[in-house]
Amino acid sequence: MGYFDHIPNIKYEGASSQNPFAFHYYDADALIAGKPMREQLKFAMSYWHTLCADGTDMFGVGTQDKFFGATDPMEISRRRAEAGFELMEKLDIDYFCFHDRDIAPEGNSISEFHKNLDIMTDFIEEKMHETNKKLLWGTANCFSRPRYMHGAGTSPNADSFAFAAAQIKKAIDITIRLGGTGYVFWGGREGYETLLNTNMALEQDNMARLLSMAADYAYSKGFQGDLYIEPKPKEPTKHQYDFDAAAVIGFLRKYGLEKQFKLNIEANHATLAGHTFAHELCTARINGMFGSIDANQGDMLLGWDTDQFPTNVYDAALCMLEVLRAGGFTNGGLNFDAKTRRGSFTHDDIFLAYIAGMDTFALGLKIADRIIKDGRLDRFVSERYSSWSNGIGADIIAGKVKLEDLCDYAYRLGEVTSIASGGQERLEALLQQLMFGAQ
Ligand code: XUL
Ligand code: CO
Repeated sequence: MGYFDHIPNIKYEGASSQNPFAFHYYDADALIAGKPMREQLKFAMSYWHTLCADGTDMFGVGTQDKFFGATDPMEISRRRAEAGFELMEKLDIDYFCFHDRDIAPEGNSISEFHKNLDIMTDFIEEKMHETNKKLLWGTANCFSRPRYMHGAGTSPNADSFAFAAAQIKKAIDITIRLGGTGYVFWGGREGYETLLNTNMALEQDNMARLLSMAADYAYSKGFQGDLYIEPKPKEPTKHQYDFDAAAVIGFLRKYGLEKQFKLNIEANHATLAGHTFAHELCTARINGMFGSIDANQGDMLLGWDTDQFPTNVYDAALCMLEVLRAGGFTNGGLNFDAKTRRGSFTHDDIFLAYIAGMDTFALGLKIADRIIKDGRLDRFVSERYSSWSNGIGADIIAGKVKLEDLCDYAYRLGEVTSIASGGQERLEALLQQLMFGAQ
């Protein structure tokens, strides 16, 4: 007896299938860009949204049953794990991601919490062996409890910092034990509301201290995966220190941590920062820090992190183009940091949401592969920058000219006459053609 007995194993049936409980574009073993789709996409289930979040919002109580028939906190955790592995099996999802408090009850003290975590780690480890599912990344929730109201690594209170360290140590231990290939630091409340009460310099130095201790600890315990920072602006604090990829990269470089961390880019966080998803991915990639992805989407009419399942194929295509350009995933993958809407309260809705998200990224991957194979986009861009391959452009790059040489050059030239159109509309039309093909 499972929790989702009425739901079949989800199979690829092709675009013309009218069965909603089937993949229409995601064909796990089909080769795209030299690898099976399952390896290119590396889908992961988010434990928190899928097994814990019940649709509670500021205006009302939960609408979704995430207790799976249990009342005792440990039993709820066990059933959540069983339901999670059943869901991954039915959806053919290979990976999952979790926060410490997603998998075990917090109890009355941090030591009780850690004992509960030990029990649940054993349980999850067994399920992983039974089902051959893998841990993409683990993390610690250092933002929900009142002790973190002013931040964790950036708290004015050193005890809060110490508790965060304790949680991170334990979450790293569990991640290593479960063979996780990644560990995520999302800033949570690492930011501030008003400078009137904030020592920003100390807070940022302390955040770097915590990250540095965590990296030293993970590597000393034999962690082989990647450590990721997940940028996000605005939410929950007004000024988040990890606002976007560029801010995080600047921060890591300031503290000499850039070799130890990569980025976990989330679509909805990108749009909250006023960037496209692809912009954030490209920023990570060109700085050698592309790591993993939280796949979801926001609502452009709302100003908060709605964490919707991704259905925007255009954005997914441009995302997968960045992933392919980065050489594909190594330790990272596509974690659906996404939840069904409060009104989509049934278990069926969760399955249908994952199917929609997986099909969206399957389409995105196929289109990205097509864009690269077609070559017209790349040729346009390389032609656009061709003035840097010879003449004065090549001299600038080679460091052969000084500012005054360029002044002489400009005098000689008289005017810039070789400038060309940016061709944006032409390229947008090309993209459309590549997406929809000949009709
Ligand atoms: C919050 C968020 C987190 C991180 C992990 O917006 O995205 O769930 O992914 O803590
Ligand atoms: Co996330």
